[in-house]
Order: sequence, then structure tokens, then C-alpha cells
Amino acid sequence: MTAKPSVLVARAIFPEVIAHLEQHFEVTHNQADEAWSREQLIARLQGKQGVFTTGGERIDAELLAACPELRICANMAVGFNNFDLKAMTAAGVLGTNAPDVLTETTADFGFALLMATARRVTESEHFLRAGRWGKWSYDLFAGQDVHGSTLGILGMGRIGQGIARRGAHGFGMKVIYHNRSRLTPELESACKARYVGKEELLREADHLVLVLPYTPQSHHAIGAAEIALMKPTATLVNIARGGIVDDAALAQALRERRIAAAGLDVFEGEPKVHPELLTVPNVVLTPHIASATVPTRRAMAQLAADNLVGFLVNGKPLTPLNPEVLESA
Ligand code: 8YV
Repeated sequence: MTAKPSVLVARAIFPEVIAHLEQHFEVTHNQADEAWSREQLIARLQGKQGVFTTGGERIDAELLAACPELRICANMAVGFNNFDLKAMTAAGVLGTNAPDVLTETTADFGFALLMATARRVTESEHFLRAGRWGKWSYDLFAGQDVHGSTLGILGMGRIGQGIARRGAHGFGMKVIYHNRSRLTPELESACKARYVGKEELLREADHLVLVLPYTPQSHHAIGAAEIALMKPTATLVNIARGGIVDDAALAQALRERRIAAAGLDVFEGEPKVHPELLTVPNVVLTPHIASATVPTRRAMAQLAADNLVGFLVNGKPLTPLNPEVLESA
């Protein structure tokens, strides 16, 4: 009998997914969810053919050189900016992500954050909990309308389209978007979305939602200059990645009311949050939970596990990011 391949699960994860992996592999599981340093991660990867990552583990040329037996990194996330895919391909290591299973859940949350931001839900709750609600006032937490307004979407992949559909069909919003490439006419009509240049998007959107991948090109795609183009009544929602927004510039713009409000699920340098963002009132802050429902997180974990099994056991991963590795294997 040949030995089972060995895999490392770098973070604590659903026990049933671990049980599934154990049917096929020798599994080392970070069950206690310890915060491993990079050196500790590399040490634990020795002799492992696969690793189950969750988006925070940087996989680059240096790590790959130190882990010569590694053949696959399976990310439990649709985003894969923690992977240096070029280095992985050069080292013959497959990367996989977890698309589709989180699309609708993440789009739901994008809308939840948009609504909470536009209607000042958390700010007003803090006011009430602090015992400050003493009297009626005509402008008490008066916010911005969502229905009938213009929804701008930067990044029109699967999640962006999910947000567009919600806005157009559920809230009668006029939807405009900007993306690296235009959608097909069929997809544009399903989302009732109109393609515009980035500047028009910034100028016209009443609510701007960021759903683009984080790459060197999208670093600080929204900074002081872009915010200056937005309406003073506009809101900005980021469910994509920290680093796409210049958080220092955003905090200053919020303090100076250059835009009305922001809703942020992701941050530069998270889980640390820019201290200025913690003190401005007109921002809704959540700890990177856009995909966090129990069924969706389970489906994401299952897909990452299925990629490990698919590749290491059957030679057929489900969602490969660099399939050229399979051709040269
Ligand atoms: C994940 C995400 O929850 O899928 C992504 O890209 O940002 C989130 O859905 C996070 O990366 C942890 O897996």
C-alpha cells in the first residue's frame, strides 16, 4: 500500500471537512488556530504535498524554494492575492481558489453594507445604546436614499453582477459599472447595467461599491484624487480587498465630509484598522465577513478540500488558477 499524501491545513476549519480530508491524506491541522509566523508555516510545510490556505498565507518564491515537496496550494477564498501565481507556476505548484460558492452570499453582504452605510444604521444604534436618544428631530440620522439612486460598481465579476442585479431589480437603481473588460450585451441586460469610464463612474455614482481583485494595478485605485471626483452625498463600500482604497485618504475625506459615508469590510494591513477610521462617525466597519454565512463558509472549505483531493488523488482539480502546471506535469 502506498503512503497517503500529506497535507497541512493552515487554519482551524470545519471538523467535517477535516474528516473528509483524512479519508485521503495524512492531515496536520492547525486546530488551535495558532498564529503561525512565516518560519513556523514553512517548518510545518516540510514533507507536505498540499496546503489548505485561507487567504492570509503568502505563497511566494521564497516559501516555495523552502518547501520543495509542495505541489498544490488550495485557497478557501475567491481572491488569491496571497499567491504569487507566477512563482507558483515556475515552481510547478498548482494554485486553486474557491469561486462561485460565495457569490450570492457576498453580494448580499455588499448590499447589507450599502444599506447600513446609506441609512446610518450602526451610527444610530451606537447613539441609542449610549442613552443619547432624548427627543424627535427632523434630521435625526437622516441619510441617503438607496431606491432609485445610481449604483456604481467598480469591478464587474460574478459578485459585482450579483450586486448589480440586486440594485436594479430589487431597488430600482440605475446601475453603471467600470471593469477591465465590458460584459457581453446579454450580461449587461441581465444586470441592467451600463458600462462607463472610471471618471464617469466616480462622478455619477450615489453609491459606489468596490468588487475588483487586488493587484499591483488596483493598489489605491481609490485615493484622494478619486474621492475628490465623487459627490459630497455619495457613499463608498469596499468588500473587495484592503489596499484598493487608500484608508488614510478615505478617513480624512470622511472627517471633512467630502463624501457622506463609507462601509468597509476590508482594510489595508487588516486585522489592524487605520486608527483614524476608528474615530470618524460616518463609517460602518466590519471584520472581513462578506462571505461569512455557515453554509457558504462550509461550501468554500469543501471546495478547497475537493481541490486537494481532486489534484493529489485524481489529478483533476476543480478550480485551478494556473492550469498550465497540469499540462507540464
Ligand atoms: C474569505 C474573501 O472569507 O473569498 C475571498 O476572497 O475575501 C473571503 O470570502 C477570506 O479570504 C477568508 O477565506
